[in-house]
Amino acid sequence: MTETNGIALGQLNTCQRRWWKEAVIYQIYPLSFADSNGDGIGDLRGVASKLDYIAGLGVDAIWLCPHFDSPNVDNGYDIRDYRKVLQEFGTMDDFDRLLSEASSRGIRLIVDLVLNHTSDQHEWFVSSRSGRNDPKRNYYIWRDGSAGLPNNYPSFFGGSAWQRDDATGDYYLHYFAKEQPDLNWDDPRVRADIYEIMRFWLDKGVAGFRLDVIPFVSKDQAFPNLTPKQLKAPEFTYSDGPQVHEYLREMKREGLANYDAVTIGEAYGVPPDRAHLFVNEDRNELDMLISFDVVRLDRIGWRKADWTLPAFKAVFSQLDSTIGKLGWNAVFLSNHDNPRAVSHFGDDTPEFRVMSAKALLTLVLTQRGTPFIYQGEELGMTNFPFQHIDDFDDIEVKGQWADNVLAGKVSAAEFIAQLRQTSRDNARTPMQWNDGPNAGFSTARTPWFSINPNYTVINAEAAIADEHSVYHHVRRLTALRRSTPALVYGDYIDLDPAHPNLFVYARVLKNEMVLVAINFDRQPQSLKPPASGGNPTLLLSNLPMRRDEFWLGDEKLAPWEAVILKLS
Ligand code: ISL
Ligand code: CA
Repeated sequence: MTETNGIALGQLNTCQRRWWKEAVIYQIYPLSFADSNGDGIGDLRGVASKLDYIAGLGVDAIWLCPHFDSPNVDNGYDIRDYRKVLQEFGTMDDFDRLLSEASSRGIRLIVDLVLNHTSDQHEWFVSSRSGRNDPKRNYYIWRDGSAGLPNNYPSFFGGSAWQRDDATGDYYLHYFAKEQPDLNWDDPRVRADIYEIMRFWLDKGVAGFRLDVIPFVSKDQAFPNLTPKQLKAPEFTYSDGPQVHEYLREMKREGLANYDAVTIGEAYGVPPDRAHLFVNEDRNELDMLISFDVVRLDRIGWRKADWTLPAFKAVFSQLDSTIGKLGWNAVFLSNHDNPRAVSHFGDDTPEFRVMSAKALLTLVLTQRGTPFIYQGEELGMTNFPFQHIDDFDDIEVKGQWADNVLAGKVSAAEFIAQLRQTSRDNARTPMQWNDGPNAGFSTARTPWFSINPNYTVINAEAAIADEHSVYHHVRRLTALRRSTPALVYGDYIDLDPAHPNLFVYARVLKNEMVLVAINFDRQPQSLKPPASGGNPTLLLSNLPMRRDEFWLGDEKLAPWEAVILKLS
């Protein structure tokens, strides 16, 4: 983005210009994206075959979920070899080809590094567990088992975060599955090995890293018990270890020193008032943070809770104000760990699915922060109609089922009714490319995971053929964002926080003011002019028949209509 709209971008308000602040990022879960060799599993050649489709959205970078060798206990978030491509995904040549094909389209590639834990099949852990005197024993976190569980830390995937190991009778720590032992970042050898892994991928030309649960890497090695309050949400304690900022500064200084690499920290458990400590430019730690306050606004553990639009809006304002001028947020409503946005925050009934999916993407692409679009979100893909526990793949669901249903605390029906709304598996069903067999995802008889039966209506081929589809609206939104500096660097002001149905905000940069108004309701709503007034020019609406002018105060926003106005 150079000089546009007469604003010399060099004069931007306080924060620095960066490519990743101006970029729109598309997240790919390779397992479910496209299968090129008919084994029913998505792969890197499949991703490469869809680059024109991805480029057509106008995105600038791809975040590729873990592509490394893994036993897939947690679908790749259990890495067995950081320098090897998962066999089912293809070869290192396939990775190199994807990288160069993407870059020839002006698309950067960001890879997903899981550094808080490895697979229990990683050679480091195989060595570490072999005996108390093994040179790599201290690469992981072991505690004497003679007195039972070292403390009451819970795992996110059910049960205790401590697993007793037969070889020595000691316990090792795992915040997630027992097949995902936590690394001991207090050992400088671990950190040095990790920085080498980062340089290996940076030397290949990746643009940076999404860093999985990175705030968890420092532990209070005294391991005091969690209090009852802390036990309700252990992630807030796990993300606040004593050396976390020291390690992130060292990682930036020693791991990434000579590279212009973006670091996107997944900040599960970092509250808004601590977020800036990780991403303020003057702290030289991470570049941006993926926070969970929006997507988990209506969540109590695995249960769905109610939410209101004012509460939803308040979170956006809180994240924007606490990250401050020198920090930067990731803005998203969908990813591989959350239900589909249009089912979660939109209205996935046939009448309103497309309008509400376009409205939600208008929100994502006009907030202050880097927008992330998750594969299928650009099609308005919906949650899956799970009926039975066997319909699920996710290890997290299996752990919660054991902790709640098998333990007799909750009925199977109640559990499924909740997980149908909250499960991560909703976002992991294969991409829907066309209305042919397996939605065009795979030529295999049985793909690795079920395909949503609504693929006959919701698929890329149909979307590309329909000028009013979600796909084409994303193209218009990314083009508008690219040509409107206020939508990237402008201040964010919520103009009507209390309105129960309208989300109305301004983005202001010097003398440019853009107003975004989104109707979250099935009823028309009138939009009153903002105090600052000014004749509005309609830049974009998601309503097909909207004329090209808009009169503030006289016009009513249609159900799920989202308009972007420029105020002089
Ligand atoms: O439901 C969750 C926690 O109970 C998820 O939000 C998720 O486990 C958490 O956000 C951390 O996510 C990341 O680390 C996990 C992996 O399963 C997720 O897919 C990844 O995004 C462990 O590596
Ligand atoms: Ca395949």
